[in-house]
Amino acid sequence: MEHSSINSLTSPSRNTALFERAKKLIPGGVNSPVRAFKAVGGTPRFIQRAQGAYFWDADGKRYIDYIGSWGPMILGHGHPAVVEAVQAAVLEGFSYGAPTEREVELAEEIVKLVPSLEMVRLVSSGTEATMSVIRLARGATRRSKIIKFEGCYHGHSDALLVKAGSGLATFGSPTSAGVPPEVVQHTLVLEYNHIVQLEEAFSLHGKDIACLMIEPIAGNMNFVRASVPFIKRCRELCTEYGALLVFDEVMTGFRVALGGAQSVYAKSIPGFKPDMTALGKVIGGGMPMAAFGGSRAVMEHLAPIGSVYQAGTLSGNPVATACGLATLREIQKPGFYDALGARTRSLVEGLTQAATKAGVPFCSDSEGGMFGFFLLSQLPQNYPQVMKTDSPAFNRFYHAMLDSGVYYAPALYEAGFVSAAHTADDIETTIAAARDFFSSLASK
Ligand code: KE4
Repeated sequence: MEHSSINSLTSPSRNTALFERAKKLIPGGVNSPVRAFKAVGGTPRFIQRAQGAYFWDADGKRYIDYIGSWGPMILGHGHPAVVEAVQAAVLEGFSYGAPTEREVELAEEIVKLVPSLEMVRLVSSGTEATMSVIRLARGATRRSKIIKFEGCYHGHSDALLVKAGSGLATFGSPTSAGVPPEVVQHTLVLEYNHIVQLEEAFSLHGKDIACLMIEPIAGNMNFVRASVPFIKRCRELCTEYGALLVFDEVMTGFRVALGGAQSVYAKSIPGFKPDMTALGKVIGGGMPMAAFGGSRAVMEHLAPIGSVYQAGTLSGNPVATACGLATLREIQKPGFYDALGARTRSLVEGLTQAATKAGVPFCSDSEGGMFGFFLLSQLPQNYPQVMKTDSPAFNRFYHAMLDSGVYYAPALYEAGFVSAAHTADDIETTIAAARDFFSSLASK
């Protein structure tokens, strides 16, 4: 559905000109598809600079930023301690291709904060982290099959670009051209939060399952929590059949809590730990940095000591590690998550009240600095329920907020993020813009 916001109707926008220029040289004009605004329509905003909770587009329009680079910018943009650390690091050198003390310091911080990890390997993207986890799980268990869930996104490695097959007996089929069917023949795609189907899958294939990979709070379905009983059953079945339980916390790690989503579930499931974890986004503070880790027994299958190969030119990059370390040090300050969680809750509660008052079906949820909302009456539990959302209605809401200077993720299946830099005034401004939109619906 084409949608041009008021701005692009009233004056030629530099965003539009830049988009046309970009499309000549970069497929779709973007370096990652969701940025192209295809899901919501209209012209993507080309961002020129950012500071705190805000960024400014090529026309100089300011937005309150609720995307935070898809999660990394938990401190807000340009935090002085992070800027200082990066400036100091670049003066020492950009990249060496050799080990550095700062990689050890970052590994120490990650292992300290995520008790399920005994060892970590640093990489440059979440895709690399999850792709490497799959290979390591297969190498360590000598099994080929993997389980993922519909609606969960784990990056774009071939084995994970899969949609559900027809029932449990058949394995997945590719969601992308260029992925040969035989590459995804070992990937079983199940329905999120469906315990019976999970149990059936393990009874059919359990002895061949290398790992089960899940987004514990699915930020690629906007915001859908795995139920505690479901996570508990994933843990029990993986243990029973000798499969590795993998938490993809690229988005939730250090975002929903200092110990990630696994620390949230451990409050309801005593002693809960996944076998492996993928991390990203926040641990790089906005620079290319991700990681994966697990027990020493599993991680020591990795080259150069083990037989599972994995490598990366810029893995543990000295500037990215400086950015990540400075970020991890700030989020450990007392009260950081209490304040962030309260601010995020005030946003979603305010949005829900505004919609409900106007009689608009709306529900929301949040954990720490991550939130989601749906133009639905009830929180969805799985992908088919998420996709019942009235997409054109979401797009109208999206553009009304964008025109009001509020920037959410440009797709109804993406989560939102609040940073430590968002003020109570920013939240109130956002809610007021939503209230105006919802009441405009009521007056029609
Ligand atoms: P990257 O390769 O994009 O760094 O990470 C892949 C990835 C892995 N696991 C989870 C849970 C993720 O959310 C992601 C990437 N998230 C998307 C947003 N839904 C990144 C934005 C984009 O694709 O441009």
